[in-house]
Amino acid sequence: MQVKTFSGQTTRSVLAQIKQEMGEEAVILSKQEGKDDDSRWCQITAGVERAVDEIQETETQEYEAPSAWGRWHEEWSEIKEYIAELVKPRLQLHKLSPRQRLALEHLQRHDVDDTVILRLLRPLKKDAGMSILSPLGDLITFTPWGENWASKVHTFVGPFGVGKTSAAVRMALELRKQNQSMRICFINADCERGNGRLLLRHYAQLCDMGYYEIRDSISFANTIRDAAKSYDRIIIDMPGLGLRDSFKEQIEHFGLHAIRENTFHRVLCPTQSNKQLTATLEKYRAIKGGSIVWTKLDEACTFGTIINTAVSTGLPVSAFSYGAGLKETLSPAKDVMLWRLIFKNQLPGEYTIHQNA
Ligand SMILES: Nc1nc2c(ncn2[C@@H]2O[C@H](COP(=O)(O)OP(=O)(O)OP(=O)(O)O)[C@@H](O)[C@H]2O)c(=O)[nH]1
Ligand SMILES: [Mg+2]
Repeated sequence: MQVKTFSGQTTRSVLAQIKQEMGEEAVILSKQEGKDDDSRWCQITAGVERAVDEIQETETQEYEAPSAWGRWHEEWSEIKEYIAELVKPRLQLHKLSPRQRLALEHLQRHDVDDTVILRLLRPLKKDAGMSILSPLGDLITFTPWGENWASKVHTFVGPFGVGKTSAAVRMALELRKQNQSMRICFINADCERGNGRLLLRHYAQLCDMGYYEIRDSISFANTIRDAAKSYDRIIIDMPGLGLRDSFKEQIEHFGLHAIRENTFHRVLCPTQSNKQLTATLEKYRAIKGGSIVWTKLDEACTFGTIINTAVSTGLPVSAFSYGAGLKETLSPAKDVMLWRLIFKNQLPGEYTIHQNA
């Protein structure tokens, strides 16, 4: 449902506005009237069940995974671990070339899952001259952040403090770098807490980008409608999710399930254990598509979780962030960046990309 609040001096004039803008099918959701000094006012919130032109609404999307999915996923993970344990003694690593063996052992030290190691082994055993980057590249997808992410709305989700707001601002700046004329705005869904709110508003002003705040589905519906008319990209900064919070409830609270053209980016950090990351991804499992943004690479000492997550989710990596400042701390993700990170311990900002990996 598309919802908007209209104001005027009399009920009649407000109803006329609603009729003109939303048509005959509009329904009144709430009405408030009052008097200030000597003038009267009337405010009516109306809704209409049709897609708007600028940003397409959709059939309410289902942000809940099928029932028993969690249990099934847990059992499957256990089975995979058992299989990996059984297979380990028969890995026959001696059949690899010394270079391949060293690379695989390096990945094991970086906490790359045994199931991933097994998948890398098969092609390597067939060809002693094959570089490990070849099967690794087949397992991981990279879709570098930029204009090519054509969806109008991009929503950043993830745990508290992981770097969602910083990543959202840096990714908006990257878009601006790629296309100076791109009109970008932020929608802050995290305005209950002072700091994050001020930060995003400040950067929006500084970078000459639009800024809106939303608190519920009504303010979201009104905002997205306005923003879609004036901006090419709309970036939504979501609050984190606590242990007992549900993503489905969060999405419904803000009414995000009602828009189709929305891409979700899960913001994650490799300092978290494999288990912690799996639990976080579980929370967002019902989102389809989108990407993973990896933050705080500069604070991590192993990066195997990036590989494990890419393989287990099949999601593309879109960006890497590697510093607390705003400048030169985020890069659209490319395979060579991950290879250098894992095998050479080099952050994306520490070399220029046209050098050989
Ligand atoms: N070292 C380092 N610090 C980062 C990086 N990204 C963000 N930070 C810092 O991490 C802290 C939290 O970043 P935010 O962007 O506010 O994280 P958030 O997920 O929006 O946090 P909440 O809104 O509180 O949930 C800030 O001090 C950032 O400067 C990074 O890549 N490296
Ligand atoms: Mg934030």
